[in-house]
Amino acid sequence: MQIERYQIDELNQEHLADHKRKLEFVSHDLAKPDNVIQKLKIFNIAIPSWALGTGGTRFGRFSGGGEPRSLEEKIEDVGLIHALNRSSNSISLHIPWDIPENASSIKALAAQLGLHFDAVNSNTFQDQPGQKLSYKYGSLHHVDKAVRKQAIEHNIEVIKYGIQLNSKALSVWLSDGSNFPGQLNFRKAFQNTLESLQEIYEALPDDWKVWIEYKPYEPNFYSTTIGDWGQSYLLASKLGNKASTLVDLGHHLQGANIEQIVSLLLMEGKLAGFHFNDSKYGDDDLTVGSINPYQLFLIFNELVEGMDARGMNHATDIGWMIDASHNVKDPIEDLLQSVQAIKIAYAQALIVDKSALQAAQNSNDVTLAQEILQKAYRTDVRPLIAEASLQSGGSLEPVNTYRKLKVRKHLIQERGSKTVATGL
Ligand code: RM4
Ligand code: MN
Ligand code: MN
Repeated sequence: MQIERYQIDELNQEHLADHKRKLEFVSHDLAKPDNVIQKLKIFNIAIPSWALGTGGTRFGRFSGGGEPRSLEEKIEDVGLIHALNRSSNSISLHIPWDIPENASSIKALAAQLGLHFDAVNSNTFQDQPGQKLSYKYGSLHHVDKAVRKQAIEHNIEVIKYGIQLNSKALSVWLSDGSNFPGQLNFRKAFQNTLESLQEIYEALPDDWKVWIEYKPYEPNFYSTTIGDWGQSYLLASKLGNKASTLVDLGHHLQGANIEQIVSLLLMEGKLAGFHFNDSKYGDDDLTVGSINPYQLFLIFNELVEGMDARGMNHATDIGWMIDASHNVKDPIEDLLQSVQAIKIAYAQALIVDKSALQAAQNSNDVTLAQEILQKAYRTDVRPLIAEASLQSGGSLEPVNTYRKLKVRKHLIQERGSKTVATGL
């Protein structure tokens, strides 16, 4: 199924007068509302191929109807999201869940929908059918050189798939770690990981990057070999310029100050990008902005300030991706909500009065600093996002339009009510 532009335009018409009124209201108080709208128009967030089906937990999986049965159908779904919000123009593939068997036809399909391919993700946290050696005790950090070699070769294969699709980055997340004290020699595990990554690094084309993700626990519950940003940063520094640290919001212990981590990684030129999601307890992979939108805003506040300080392009100099898995929602609705939450936080960060904040910081006016931040956070910026979408040919209200057009019903008719997408 494809959504036609006229269908979106028709539904936009119904809300246009209301939208204009709200836009005027918020614009009145802003110094340069058009600048914010222009920045929002070019801001895109990649959709992960593994998020288009209903996710599961280790207790079960309750698939929804009309889930994509193939990579082609996943690309179609991202096309639907992008048609609605004009902010999701790329897809991030997980190999081997989504192997592009025929790269040129996959690329053509994506291009037809205005999409391209973001980072490719390797997977050495599961054993695949027919795989020679097991990753039960890890992959790139494994005590057995032969297992490490197999995992290195997998990553190099993923790079090759990515090259065919014009991806420019390999994203590596390892589940390597230990479950019990004494199981692992931490230093040797780290060194093995570094050496393995060095071999993968050697296989990167000149214009490629490798992004190293960290996570404190799960599936291992005593130690993870790349457990926090310090460990990822250390690896990225030793590897070289093409390596940097990827921040997945759910991969922190409770109470961690993620915005401070982001600020320092940016300062060092080592912030690769994001896996956005939200969480209450751990790596919950909930809809972005559903639990702690204030934290998301504070992160974007550091991002905007830090990127501007380095003269970076907000839209292209960092990898923006969602990494979530939806257990009960319609995945497309959930992704639309996530993209919307990210754009809200970004727009709020853009309207922070930076010079006033700096002055307040320099005079230790703590109260005023908080007032300035929260003034931006409490501004309803949704009309600015709606306007950016409208100007780009998208919907004023993506979720609403998706429902009005009965997209899921059409997908179920096309694909069936009992389909299961590859992924988690
Ligand atoms: C991990 C990590 C990776 C993601 C897998 C599915 O927790 O976040 O980025 O690819 O889950
Ligand atoms: Mn992730
Ligand atoms: Mn995760």
